[in-house]
Amino acid sequence: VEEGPDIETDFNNFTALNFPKNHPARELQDTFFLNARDEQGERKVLRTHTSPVQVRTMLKQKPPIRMICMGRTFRKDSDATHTPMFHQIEGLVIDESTHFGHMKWCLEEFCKAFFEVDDVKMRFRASHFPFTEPSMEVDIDAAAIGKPGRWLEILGSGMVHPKVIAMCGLDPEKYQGWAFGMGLDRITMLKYGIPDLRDMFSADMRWLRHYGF
Ligand code: 2U9
Repeated sequence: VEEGPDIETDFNNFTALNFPKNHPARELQDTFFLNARDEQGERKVLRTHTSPVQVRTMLKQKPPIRMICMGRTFRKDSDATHTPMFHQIEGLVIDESTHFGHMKWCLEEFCKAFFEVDDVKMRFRASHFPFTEPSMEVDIDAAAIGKPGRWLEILGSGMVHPKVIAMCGLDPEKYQGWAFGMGLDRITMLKYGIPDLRDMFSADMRWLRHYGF
């Protein structure tokens, strides 16, 4: 279980993860930029995801790597289902032969444990992220929360892009891996049926008692 700082360099938050220089996620309206600059002269950022923690781990540690991290993340977003500070859990496995099948097993076991059910029906939908190829969004049958027949989007995942493996200092001809990421606040909302995320930060004792926290 790894941790990293809230304030990150442009390299760890974007460049190492294969975000091109002109990617919309880098724009002022999505990312909180600081006035402080890193050694490359780029403005530092409040991390927009916990992925820089995986970058740091790959740069400091040789494979095999099996890690998760969780922590605060920041994006300029604010409505009932988005708060400017939210939390993510991400995981990464890197070795010489780990594959998509290992990832499917891991994510299925996670879903069964998190939603406290014996079985879960899952659907992997092709998607796109700069740092994984191929990339998949994962939906589960809402039977897991007592509403069968509907699909709920719960996380993103994929095989780590060879360019990312290389930028994190490893040989993409030798190593491969997979990664996933999810919004902890979002899956908490789904599990407990919480309609407005902003209530999570209202410090209202009646709300805390209502949800049994
Ligand atoms: C490295 C390599 C790969 C992390 C991943 C996702 C897919 C993903 C979102 C879910 C909802 C973020 O909270 S959210 O908006 N995340 O879909 N994240 S794979 O992949 C990595 C990370 C680091 C070095």
